[in-house]
Amino acid sequence: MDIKEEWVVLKEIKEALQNNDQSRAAENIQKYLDKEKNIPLNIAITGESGSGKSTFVNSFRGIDNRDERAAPTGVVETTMEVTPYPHPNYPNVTLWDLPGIGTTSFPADKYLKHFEFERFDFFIIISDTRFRENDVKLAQEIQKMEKKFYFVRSKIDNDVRSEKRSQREFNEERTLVQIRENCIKGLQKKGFETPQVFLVSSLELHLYDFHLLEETLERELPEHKRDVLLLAMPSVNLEIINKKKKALKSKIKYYAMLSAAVGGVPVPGISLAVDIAMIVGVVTKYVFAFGLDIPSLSRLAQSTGVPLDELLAVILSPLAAKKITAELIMKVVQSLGITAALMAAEEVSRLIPGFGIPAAMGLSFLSTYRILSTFLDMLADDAQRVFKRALGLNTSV
Ligand SMILES: Nc1nc2c(ncn2[C@@H]2O[C@H](COP(=O)(O)OP(=O)(O)O)[C@@H](O)[C@H]2O)c(=O)[nH]1
Ligand SMILES: [Mg+2]
Repeated sequence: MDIKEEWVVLKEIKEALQNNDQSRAAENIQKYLDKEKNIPLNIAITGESGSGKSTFVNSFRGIDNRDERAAPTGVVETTMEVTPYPHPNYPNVTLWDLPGIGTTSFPADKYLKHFEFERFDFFIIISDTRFRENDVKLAQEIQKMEKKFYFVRSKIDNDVRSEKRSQREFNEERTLVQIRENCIKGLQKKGFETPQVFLVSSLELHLYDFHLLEETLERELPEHKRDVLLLAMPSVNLEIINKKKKALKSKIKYYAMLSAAVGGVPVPGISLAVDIAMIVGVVTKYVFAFGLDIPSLSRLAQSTGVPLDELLAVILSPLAAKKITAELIMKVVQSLGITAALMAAEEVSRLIPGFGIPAAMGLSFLSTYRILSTFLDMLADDAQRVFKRALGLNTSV
């Protein structure tokens, strides 16, 4: 959502509130907050059989190859069909595992039509060697259809490992440059002027070029889809964690307004009026976005070889690696002594200049704002600590 659009939404909400039309205000806010949840993002993964498509699909969704929701891997492709794999925490984000063009024996143009290419936001073409004739033809067809595609050279961990064994003076950076140049030269020979190739290991997304792929996709997506991608992305570096935090932070004022508009309910034991059910929902979203739920943490443990216990040991907030419930939220709010200031309305107008929320609503706004901001900070900090811990031991691998 761009600034202008955001301003229009804010203005509508403000008008509704000023006319004392709380339900219209709440409806507007809810509609705005739901919008993102319903923006579809469809990513097509293609490449020859055995190149690592299904493994990439699983890894991108943060799912282990052995998980029951996983795309089956290590099998020779026999089916001509495409299989959609929704992201476990973001069902609007779907990765489509497409059979290799060689498996289907369609020519490239028929291939795209057969799979209704219009629905895809972009294509990722995967190869575990230099890119072959089929990859190139497909890329050219995709280009003709004015869709975007990205070349991913997979299984880089294998290349690095075998280079390490065979070279007396192994230099990882040099090995990576060679693989990249090799792929790029091959593509240039086939007529791509300045192809970009991302080196990826689906087993270790935090290494090599996956973060560059993430940045490129984010940059090249239409603006309204950027946060959808960002939040669903695995947190493979500190930068992504920070970007997620920023994206989540920008939404807090809307939740606070929602709470103000519907009139938060005074919570026994804490002198704050907030919509606890809403907070439970939002905090659960934070936990998922940062990969701080137990399944995500287990997968991180597995992929980095750092035991889960050691990852859990660096977590400080009482919200990570837990099921978020109303009781837990209230307990944490109480223990942190989060309060809403008396001069609530003033602080609100500092947060949203010129908004002019009535003082009675200000309390609920501010309580919700404080709670969500505090929790988001805590969870983002945990995410960073967990990530650093996970990598700390990984340097020897
Ligand atoms: N070492 C390593 N192996 C991989 C990687 N990606 C896939 N593989 C392995 O390569 C084989 C084929 O992968 P799969 O995902 O089934 O390929 P697909 O046929 O393109 O879907 C499987 O045995 C995977 O475990 C990777 O990044 N690193
Ligand atoms: Mg497969």
